[in-house]
Amino acid sequence: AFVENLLKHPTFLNNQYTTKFIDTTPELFKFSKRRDRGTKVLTYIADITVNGHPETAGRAKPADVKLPRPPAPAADPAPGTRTLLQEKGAKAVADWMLAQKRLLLTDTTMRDGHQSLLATRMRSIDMLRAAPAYAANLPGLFSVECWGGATFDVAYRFLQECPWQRLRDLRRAMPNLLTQMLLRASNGVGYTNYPDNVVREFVRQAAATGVDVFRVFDSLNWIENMRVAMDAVIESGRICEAAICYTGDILDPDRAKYDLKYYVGMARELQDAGAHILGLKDMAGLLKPASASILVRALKEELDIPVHFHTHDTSGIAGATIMAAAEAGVDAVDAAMDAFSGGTSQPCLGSIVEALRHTERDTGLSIERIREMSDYWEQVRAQYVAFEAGLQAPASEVYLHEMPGGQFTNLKAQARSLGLEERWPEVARTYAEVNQMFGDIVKVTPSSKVVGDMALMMVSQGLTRAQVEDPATDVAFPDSVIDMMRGNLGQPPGGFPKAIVKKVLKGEKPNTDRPGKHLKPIDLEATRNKLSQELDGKSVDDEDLNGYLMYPKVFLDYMGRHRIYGPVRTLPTRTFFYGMEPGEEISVEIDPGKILEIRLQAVGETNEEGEVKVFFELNGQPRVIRVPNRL
Ligand code: BTN
Ligand code: 3PY
Ligand code: ZN
Repeated sequence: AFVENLLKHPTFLNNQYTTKFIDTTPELFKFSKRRDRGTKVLTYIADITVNGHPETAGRAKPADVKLPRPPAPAADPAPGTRTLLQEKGAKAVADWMLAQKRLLLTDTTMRDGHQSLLATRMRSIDMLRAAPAYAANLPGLFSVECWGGATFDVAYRFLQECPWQRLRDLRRAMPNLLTQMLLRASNGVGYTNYPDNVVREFVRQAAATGVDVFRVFDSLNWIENMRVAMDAVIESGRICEAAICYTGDILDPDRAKYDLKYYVGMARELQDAGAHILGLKDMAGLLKPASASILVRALKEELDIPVHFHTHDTSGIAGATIMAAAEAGVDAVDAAMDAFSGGTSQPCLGSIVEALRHTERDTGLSIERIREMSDYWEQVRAQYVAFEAGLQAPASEVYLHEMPGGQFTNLKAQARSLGLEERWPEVARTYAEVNQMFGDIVKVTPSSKVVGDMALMMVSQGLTRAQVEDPATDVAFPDSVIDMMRGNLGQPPGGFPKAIVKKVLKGEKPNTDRPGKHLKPIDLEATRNKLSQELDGKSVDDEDLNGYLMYPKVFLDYMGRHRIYGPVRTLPTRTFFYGMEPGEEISVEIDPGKILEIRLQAVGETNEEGEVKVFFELNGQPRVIRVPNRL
């Protein structure tokens, strides 16, 4: 009766079945606690089978793809870069990088690849099935970027998964390879500055659970705002890769704000701040081949630490930029496995390996191993067709708007949902104008979101830049713009233009100090106790506490659903998004070694109460689950 009660509860029907809901209806929660996890997972499958998944409704459906099959691990994992970190420490890894002739490669498929192509929707199970083959067959990779950026909140919010568990499982499955994450400095893996002790605690936990390389950046390139995160990484004993975000064009005299001197100076300061590696983060793919030659040469000349280059292939020319950077002596570059490369993602890993074969920078990686891995990723990608952004061709337009890879397709979808699809060229131009209006800033999460919010607002309301800047015209600015002008993301080089700050804040005085200076530390133990109470006394570990500190509401919603649906992360991706077909059988490993054999026998008719009986066999025993037909 529990599920029936629960699913028909008006709060649930409204899609507001959060923990709060369960708190106010404790009788349901007690019931849900006693239900075994097999029943919870069957309830989820039944519901999705009858009602569909809200995220894939009305979207393209995958062809009848089989469960993607990863390559077999060929040997025991050979010692890799992680082995070196464990034996000799972070500095030794950096020195080792400098001593390599070959170009080192980071595989971004499990983070930026799907973040940029599939709205960050790749599920852990698809990563974990590949991980043993990475460890065994590709021990020569520099690192595997697989955590951070947008993956953290998307895991809780849309995939009904714990991001910490993903990290722990990946770490265990790839013991010889460096895991890498993207950390937004004081913004953690969120969209605004957090108190210093929250940032420190997050880094400590990420290191403890399994991150080896932290790429730390600030969305306004403000070094003051990177130190807390950098110091925490250094203290953890892991590798601190501090990144400069690249924008503009060093060869363009009209963009003199971000010239060669600016970048080299920033790199020098990051080295002085203790970075083990310098990250050159070209989040929009704006660094052109000729500029890369000059910039990388200058960085290599100036610095004693290795340089790690990250770019996006939105323009279609990133492969050439990588070649130029390799020629200029860059130590490592990011690339995505072939099936997850190109467009707003990273350039193609296999093609870089081939392009450099028999040259001085030969990567030494096996193209056969890369191909078989990419064959797996191609099957994985097919499962997520509902989330394809559909950029059909390279876009030189990126040099106009300078949107980061992850934002470009996202903003297009947002524009579509506002009925502005036909006016995209106007959105792109407005985005560029907003950037100028804000003083020509670095645009990367979260500053890129602020610029995007403003651009969409202007296009949908038909406001021009002149009107926005005119003190006589009343403008209702988006909250994110007000927040940024208050100084809550920090300061860009040279500060924000005074006139726009004045207009947005209506005379209120902005804070130009480091935001963390004024944010009170959070009492971690008091927060843990409060969270435990919200979860009806459940004990709260450090990972859950850190999830809650980053995203309180998202975390609580996740926990509320987890009580109802159980470990749905263990379901095959097709089942998770589309449910099952009558006659279909799946195996689900809900715990290591504990396997459920699930067969969907039949789906009944909808009765007068609006309910459907769904008939399963669970490990050979018949089971009936009733769910409401909500269609
Ligand atoms: C999410 O997208 O919020 C995570 C998946 C859980 C949503 C569940 S799926 C079954 C039920 N039907 C809905 O429309 N929502 C919930
Ligand atoms: C992120 O912060 O998620 C990014 O990918 C920035 O490039
Ligand atoms: Zn990126």
